[in-house]
Amino acid sequence: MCRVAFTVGAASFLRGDVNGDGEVGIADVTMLALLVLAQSENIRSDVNNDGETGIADITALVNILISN
Ligand SMILES: [Ca+2]
Ligand SMILES: [Ca+2]
Repeated sequence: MCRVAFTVGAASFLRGDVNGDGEVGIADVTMLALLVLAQSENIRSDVNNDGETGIADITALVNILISN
């Protein structure tokens, strides 16, 4: 039998909340853009959950904003 647990750290956080203020907004897009430009990342910046932080995460974040 195979049992796979998906746990990312101890805390669960809002998808797209890059700056960790508890809500998803334009400030998160700004922060994510800065992270991508700096080729940096944080624990929340992988919005599309593909294991890396990049342009695709900005797209994913904007899509979240549009759909809300
Ligand atoms: Ca936020
Ligand atoms: Ca990503």
